[in-house]
Amino acid sequence: MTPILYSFRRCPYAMRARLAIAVTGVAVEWREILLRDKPAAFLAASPSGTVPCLVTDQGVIDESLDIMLWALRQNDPEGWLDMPDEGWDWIARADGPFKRSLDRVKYAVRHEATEVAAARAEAVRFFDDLEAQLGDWMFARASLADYALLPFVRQFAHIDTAWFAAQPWPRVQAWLARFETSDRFGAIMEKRAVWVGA
Ligand SMILES: N[C@@H](CCC(=O)N[C@@H](CS)C(=O)NCC(=O)O)C(=O)O
Repeated sequence: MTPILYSFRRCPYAMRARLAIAVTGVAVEWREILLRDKPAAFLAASPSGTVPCLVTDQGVIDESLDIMLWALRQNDPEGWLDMPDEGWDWIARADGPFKRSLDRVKYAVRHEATEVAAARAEAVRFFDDLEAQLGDWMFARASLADYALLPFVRQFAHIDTAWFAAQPWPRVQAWLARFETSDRFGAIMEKRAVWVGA
């Protein structure tokens, strides 16, 4: 059976799963769903009810990072897994503290002003460090870390594009701009009809 990928176009977790699947060329059946109207087949398959969710003969993979690794372990033409160990620390920081800050800044109205200010300060530290880390990529060449982080960096930048553009992070801005204008990103953001069930 061809593995099934349940996805939602604008979800950054789903984006990174689709990016890894795209680079590896591993075949999946892409089922685009709506989070406000989750199909029964998705809810039956997904333990967490979140996207992305990959259904294979061997079982269900419910975490985007695990879906990336599943694809890359089958085929890794650009050597994304050939990443220094620090890459894992970056991914953990992005998925943990940075993602929490991102949600607080993005949904600021739901939080106390002091909490939002602390979250923004945390995000600024993250971007200052990322700026120091980056050349063209985070390491000598493109790796899992770049593609695991970029959809979230993009989401943060889009909260307030003018503010983001005014920050002293030229490498982060260039890295993000290259990603957003890449054919690879274009391909994974192509609009798909919503899957309505078999
Ligand atoms: N840890 C999960 C998180 C996935 C996640 O939180 N996805 C969000 C969308 S961006 C979701 O599906 N939320 C469920 C909902 O909105 O009902 C992963 O890495 O795949």
